[in-house]
Amino acid sequence: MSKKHIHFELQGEQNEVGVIRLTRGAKRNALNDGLILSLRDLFEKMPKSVRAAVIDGEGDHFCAGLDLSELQERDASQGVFHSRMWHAALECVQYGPVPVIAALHGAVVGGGLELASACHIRVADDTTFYALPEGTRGIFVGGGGAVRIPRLIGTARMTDMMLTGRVYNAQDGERIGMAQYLVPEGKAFEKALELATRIAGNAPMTNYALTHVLPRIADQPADQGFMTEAMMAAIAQSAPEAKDRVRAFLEGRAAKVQKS
Ligand code: 1HE
Repeated sequence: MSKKHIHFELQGEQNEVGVIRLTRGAKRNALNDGLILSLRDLFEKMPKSVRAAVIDGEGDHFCAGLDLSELQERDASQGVFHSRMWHAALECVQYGPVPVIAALHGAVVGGGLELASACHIRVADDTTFYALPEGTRGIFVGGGGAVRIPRLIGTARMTDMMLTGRVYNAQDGERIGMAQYLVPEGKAFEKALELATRIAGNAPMTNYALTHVLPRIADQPADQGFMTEAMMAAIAQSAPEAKDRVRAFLEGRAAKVQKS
């Protein structure tokens, strides 16, 4: 299936992994309105077989951020609506039907970093670099970056990136929390697909708890967080699938945890 500026295909024995590729390589996958709306529509209408998704970018760069050629003179209210449109689309990625793994390489900048930060896992290869050039272009983040990026790397580091134009390379990016995995050049997609396939085999309620409930617990005061955790734990463990999985371990039919 091809929507505007993205290609989507199903992978896995039961079509359980959805692979989304940004296909504006000639423009370094810069995010215009058409692409953002395609992402929103795709996550809203994800095929039922899909249990995990990978987002990848065509060419040498994951994503060069907002398509600057579309940055017209907007008045304040148009600017608010445009930013809110991004928020709605990236909300569909973060709080959509399935866990999402971003396969990063080359530039992950501006809105590209905002998109990556809406995903649940980021796998970066050695060519990856991260920046927020908004600061030096006289603008501000508008795609949820002010909320999501400090949760990954801390407010002080984001402030520094925007004030000074600092660029983090792949190694330093992983060290500060931009990505959870760092792999050799050209291997990010393969690793992301491997992770997505494994995640697709989890109990759907556990995946839901991790993508929809855990981030909300993390934003709650501790007292409320403990209560939400107890509710979620009770719901997850009461699912028949959870009981089957625990029984399989107790009967020696399920894998042990292995030292890595
Ligand atoms: C673009 C964009 C873009 C490339 N909008 N057209 N983002 C930025 O400020 C980053 C701007 N881009 C770059 O710094 C570089 O393009 C890259 C480091 C990502 C890649 O460099 P390179 O040498 O591989 O490519 P290039 O030659 O710079 O670009 C190739 C083409 O893509 C060229 O167009 P062409 O018609 O001359 O071939 C570029 O103009 C085009 N291109 N990036 C439009 N971003 C919700 S708010 C979010 C706010 C932001 O994201 S601001 C940050 C924007």
